[in-house]
Formats: sequence, C-alpha cells, structure tokens
Amino acid sequence: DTTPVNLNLPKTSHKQNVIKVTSDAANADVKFADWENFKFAPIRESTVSRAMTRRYFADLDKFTESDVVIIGAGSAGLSAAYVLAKNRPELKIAIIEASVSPGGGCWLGGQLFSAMVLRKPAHLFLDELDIEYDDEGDYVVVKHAALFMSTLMSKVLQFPNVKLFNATAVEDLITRRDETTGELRIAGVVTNWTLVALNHDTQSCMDPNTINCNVVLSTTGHDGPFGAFSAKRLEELGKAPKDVTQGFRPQEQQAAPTSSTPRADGFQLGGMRGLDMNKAEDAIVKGTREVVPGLVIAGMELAEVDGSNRMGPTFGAMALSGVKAAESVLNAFDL
Ligand code: AHZ
Repeated sequence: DTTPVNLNLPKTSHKQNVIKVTSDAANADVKFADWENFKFAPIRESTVSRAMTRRYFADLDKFTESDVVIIGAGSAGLSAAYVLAKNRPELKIAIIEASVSPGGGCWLGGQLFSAMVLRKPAHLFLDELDIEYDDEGDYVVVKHAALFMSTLMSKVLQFPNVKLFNATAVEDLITRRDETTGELRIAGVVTNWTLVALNHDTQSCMDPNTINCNVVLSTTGHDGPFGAFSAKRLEELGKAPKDVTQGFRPQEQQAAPTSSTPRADGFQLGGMRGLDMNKAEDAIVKGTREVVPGLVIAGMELAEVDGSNRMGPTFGAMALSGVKAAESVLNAFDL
C-alpha cells in the first residue's frame, strides 16, 4: 500500500510535521506524517527502462513519416508548432532540437537580464497563451523570458500530435528533383543524436536516421555552431532561395553578401547585418516564407538568408514569424 501525501501546508507554522499524510484526503481525521513508515509503490528497474524506451521507439516509428518537421525548438519554432498543432490536430508534427534543453535563446531577455520585451501587436500571442505582461503602450514586458518560454513549451508538449526529439541534430536535408519541373524539393531531414553528430570525426561510420515529411520548417537561429543550418546547407547545395515579396528588402541591404565562396549559380547567404530593431523585426515577419519547395524558414535563420538586420532582445518578431510560418507550412503542403 502507498501512503497518500497531502501537500496542503497548515496555515499556522509548525516546526515539525509540516506535511500531513492522510488515508483519505476528504476525511477530517487528518494525521501528521509518519515518515518512518513512508514507502513508494514498488518498481523493477527494467520497468523504468521499458517505460521510456518503448515510448521513444514507438514515437520514432510513428514520426518517421511526419507531416511537418520543425528544426529547432527556439521561440520561432515553438510558436509555429503551437499554431499548427492547435489548428490542425490531424497533422503529425515532429520537432528536432539539437540541444538537450529546448528553448533556444529565449530563457533571458537580453544580456543576462530577465524581463522580455515584445512590441505590439505580438502581445496578441501572449493573450492567446494566457501570459501576463505590463502594458507599456507600444510594447509589453513579460516579467521573465523563462515564463514565456516555459508556458509556450508546456502548451506545445501537451498537444497529442506533437513529438519533441531533443538532443537530436538535423545533419542534412532529404532532397528530391521534381521530374516535371526539375526543381529541387526538400522531402525530409537526416538526423542523428547530437552526441553522435558531434563525434563523427572521432568514430567511423555512424550513419544517421531519417524522417520523411511534406514540409520542413527550419528555425535554427542565426549563425553559430549549429545555427542557420538549412540556410547554410542550401548555400552548399547551390540552391538559391525564392526571393521575398518584391521590394521589401531595403536597398542598402542588397549590397554584396558577406559570406563565403560563390557557388555554381552564384547564390550566397545574405549574412545577418548589424542591429536595427525597427527594420529587423518587420523584415523577419515579412520575409517568413517557403524559400525552396518543401522548406519554410522562419525566425533569425532568415536574417542569414536575406541579409537582414539582427534585432537583439525584442521577441515579438520571433513569435509572429512563427505564426506566419505555420500559415506558410500549410500553403507549402504538397498533398
Ligand atoms: O539548438 C538550436 C536552438 O535551440 C536549434 N538548432 C540549431 N541547429 C540545429 C540543427 N538541428 C536541430 N541542425 C538545431 N536543432 O535551433 C534553435 C534555434 O533557436 P533560437 O532561439 O536561436 O532561434 P530563433 O530564431 O527562434 O530565435 C532567435 C532569437 C534571437 S534574435 C537575436 C539577435 O538579434 O541577436 N538573437 C537571438 C537569440
């Protein structure tokens, strides 16, 4: 028999026995905790292993054919996942996150400060998630960025049609050549456990795994050890992204791209530009789109594609780029 634990602390403070144990929570006959005789329900070690591995491998099996794969569980990727999962419960959505801890760069507001600034109208997304904020007129402030991220993440993870594979890196994209148009289409992702991906140079022949899907949404953030993954892969493949809505990119941002050697078709990443909050946030939301058939890019990864500015610690564009990305993903479906 297990001991029911009543976590209602007594109103008056007691030096001892502050947690009460009762055989029946509704019963007025409340006893003080008898920790001497406390006992958890029994378990066999292999039961714990099976409880985890059975579910993990069932999920791997189920999601190896997904409708949508989202690369990166930062603020843009999780915002998109929320909108997609809520509106289209029939879609299978796999989120692949390289880090053990999902959330990307959204645990603090800027430098190491905690509050998080979002410019309006991104407060509407906070209303949707039921997150409180201070209304400062043109912008709102959430008291801690971790409150935003943990609320968003907990809602996304509760959707039955979403599976987060963390500690798993996307190593490559699955590509197909459309037989009639000759166009390259992205048809899925190539994955590996991140610890394996980081050790390819020290071990031999550790082949990856794959997930096929209708549409990949890449939200891997700006350039870094893992960041801007799909944008950089497109550049290596020599595949130029479709341009953003005509005339949106400011003239001065169309100057020579900053990144490496030109490829066969001359495509180079734009490379993220210096910080300009006003330009950057509009540009990321407007630029969120299907960049090649089957691949939508959102969030700060787009700044690397389009050569737009960074925005620093204002997060409205990440949330709303995610919202727009969910719409672009559905438009990009090849069904
Ligand atoms: O671990 C990465 C992070 O959690 C993950 N990721 C990157 N490459 C990956 C790969 N496979 C799987 N190959 C990968 N996961 O992607 C996530 C990106 O999250 P993020 O918070 O860095 O990106 P975001 O675009 O959602 O938000 C960016 C917010 C801004 S703006 C800004 C500035 O202007 O300076 N800086 C940040 C962090």
